[in-house]
Amino acid sequence: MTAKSIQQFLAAARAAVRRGMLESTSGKILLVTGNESADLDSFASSLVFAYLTDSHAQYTTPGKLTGYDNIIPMLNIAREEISLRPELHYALARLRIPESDIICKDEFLSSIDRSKTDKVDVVLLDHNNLLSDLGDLFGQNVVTVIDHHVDEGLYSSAEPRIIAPVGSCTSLVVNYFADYFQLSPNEFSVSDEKKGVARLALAPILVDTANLTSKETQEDRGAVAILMKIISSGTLGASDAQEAYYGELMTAKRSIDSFSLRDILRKDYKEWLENNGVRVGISSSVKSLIWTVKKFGWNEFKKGIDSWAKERKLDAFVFMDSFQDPKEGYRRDLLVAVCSEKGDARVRKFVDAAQTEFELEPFSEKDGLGNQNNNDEGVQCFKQRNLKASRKQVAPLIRQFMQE
Ligand SMILES: [Mn+2]
Repeated sequence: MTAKSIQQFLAAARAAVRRGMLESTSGKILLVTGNESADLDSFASSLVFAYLTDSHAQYTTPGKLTGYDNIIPMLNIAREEISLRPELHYALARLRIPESDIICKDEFLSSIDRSKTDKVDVVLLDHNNLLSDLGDLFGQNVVTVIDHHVDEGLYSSAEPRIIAPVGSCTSLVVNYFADYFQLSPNEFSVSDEKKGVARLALAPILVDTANLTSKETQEDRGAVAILMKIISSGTLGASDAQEAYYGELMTAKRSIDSFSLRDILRKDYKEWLENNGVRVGISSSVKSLIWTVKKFGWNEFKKGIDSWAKERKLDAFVFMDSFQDPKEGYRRDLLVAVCSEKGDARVRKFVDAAQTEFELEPFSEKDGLGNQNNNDEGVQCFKQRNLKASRKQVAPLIRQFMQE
């Protein structure tokens, strides 16, 4: 018996969702999902996990995760948001997976009977706390967790429950299924099916670790090594292929030239509502602040921020970028905007603290931002010389002042 390919698996899962899984009252569903950023890591880790659990069950923990009528890998966003993720388009095209075969959250939720949520078990990949409506519906049903974020200590009976601070969650999935990925000594030719799975799994690990140059751990290096062995079997020049694949993924990820400003702001966006009712939002962008301001013009840019803040009811807004500057190399900037009276003093205090913490430096006039910046009370732009501070560091600091 030959196993289903990943494309066949996904097409069958999609068909079940389209039909609706309402009538199958006797059967259980295994929902496999990544986090709400729906980035490549969440996408690939959940698809690879779901596929191997379904079609290569011999490689999962014995006796676990069996007996499901449907195993459904789900992208944890509504379908309309896929267009904000050009790297997903690229990965899907590369794998010859029709985008319409991806199952999004809105589609999954309308395919099930919400009064029978006990029929749904959940596997969490790339997060360890099931949030929002999914948490309300299925929070009691989490059976497996594999993640690389800070352990929130939930779902202690999940099995496996693997939470480790590695570069990419997909590395943990690859290592969990190491017996599938490890080529046996007499496996001379690797099937195209396995090559496809390896290529899918490799994508987020290369992106998240900048081709094993940042945040990478032994787990990530090990995973890349076994995946590259599969991908390059029968061909020469493995390291060139790895470098080229990484380059193509990053180019795809940065192709946001056709995006509206609103799309740029909501593409990689996180928001926190503090207990005192103060709300702060942070957008991260793969393109520089200067690029964005030049593309739309300062006035339009400023208006776009204002209307985003209004739409999201924000008191404070931060725009962060990280990019390669042709002259200076890897760079970061930070824009901070006051969006309400409540935000005003809090933002000032944050900027005071952030100046030292993140080594902020004002833009100069020759950067093309100095002028507007000084004239505009509500918005401040800085070069951020502390390159290690990503949103993971900026968010806790600004939240600290928002909570006051
Ligand atoms: Mn991740």
